[in-house]
Amino acid sequence: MTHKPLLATVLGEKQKRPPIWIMRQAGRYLPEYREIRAKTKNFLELCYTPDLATEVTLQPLRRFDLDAAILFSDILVIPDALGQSVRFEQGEGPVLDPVSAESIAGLGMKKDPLEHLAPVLETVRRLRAALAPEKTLIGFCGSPWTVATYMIGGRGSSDQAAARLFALRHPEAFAALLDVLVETSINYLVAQFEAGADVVQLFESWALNLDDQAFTSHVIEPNRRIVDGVRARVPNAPIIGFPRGAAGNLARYAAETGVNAMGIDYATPLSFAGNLPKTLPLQGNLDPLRLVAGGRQLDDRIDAILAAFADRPHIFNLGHGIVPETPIEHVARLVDRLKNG
Ligand code: 1CP
Repeated sequence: MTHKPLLATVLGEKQKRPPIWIMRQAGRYLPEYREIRAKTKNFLELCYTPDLATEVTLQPLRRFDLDAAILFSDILVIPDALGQSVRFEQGEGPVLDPVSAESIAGLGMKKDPLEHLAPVLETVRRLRAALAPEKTLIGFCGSPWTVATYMIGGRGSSDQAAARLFALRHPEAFAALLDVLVETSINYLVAQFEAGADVVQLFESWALNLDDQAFTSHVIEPNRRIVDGVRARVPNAPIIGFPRGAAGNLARYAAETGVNAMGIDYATPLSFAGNLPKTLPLQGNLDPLRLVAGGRQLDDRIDAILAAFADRPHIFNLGHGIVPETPIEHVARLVDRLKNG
């Protein structure tokens, strides 16, 4: 089998130069993405059209020497597959009809969620066939708590108050919601591996704002169940966890969920992340706005991140998603620095 530097790093093998991919690397900062997006009625249609989803996944790899492609889809295809109404409104982000304590039992009852997600799995198969063998193909899903915040709140929010309160007021319905998300995520990720994904990432984008008891029940437990459930069917499946904002809970997340590697957000101090076990591969953690501004501060910070993680397996990445304002030359500069020093 051809050596895939990024996959090897997830599995614990330190590389001479850290491999790189960029969170949300297919997206609005690329004119070729905007062109395809403008031709589709809505964002979910793009996710469910294998021709287009394959094309936009590959776009960033044509421009930059990235080590991985990440499946073009969204974390909210799972609520959509479970029968909840999900819409992406221009300039507003996602809008869902919120679930209630009563409606949760009906999720996923009308149609097999995997059947609904079949076009996404077809995209994974096409990507596998199209990618050069040394490139790693990353699949993903949203972690249950993060997906639940959208399902309960109906949209993104800065404090996830609706979901946090729902969990406290309706513990049984909330547990049932996490259960259905865990089960659907396991089936979906196993299907992504079977279709050709090398690695999957669990996006726990809203791991902040939870007290330690809620962090255990909402984040650690469901992520651990997904890791165990996937590995029961795909032995040794390589999994990256990205609990954004986990801060003081990072070490527990790594130890207790059993993920192979951890994504680190940009607000995590390098010195703090550096104290995590040296055998643990880390991914991150450049502030996306540094990539917007560019120049000397960008070069200096790239060097600081490389130095902080030089003694462990490291995958270079941003500490959250790339933003639409990012100049393409800055991305080219970043990738060139990683490849050529
Ligand atoms: O009109 C458009 O083009 C929509 C913009 C967009 C894009 C390009 C959305 C809507 N989703 C995506 C793709 C996407 N989403 C990918 C594709 C692969 C790649 O990285 O290239 C991935 C991995 C995601 C994951 C995702 N979606 C997350 C987790 C990562 C993160 O940023 O924290 C989250 C939270 C979402 C929800 C979502 N989807 C879209 C938006 C604008 C949002 C965020 C809404 C919010 O801020 O609450």
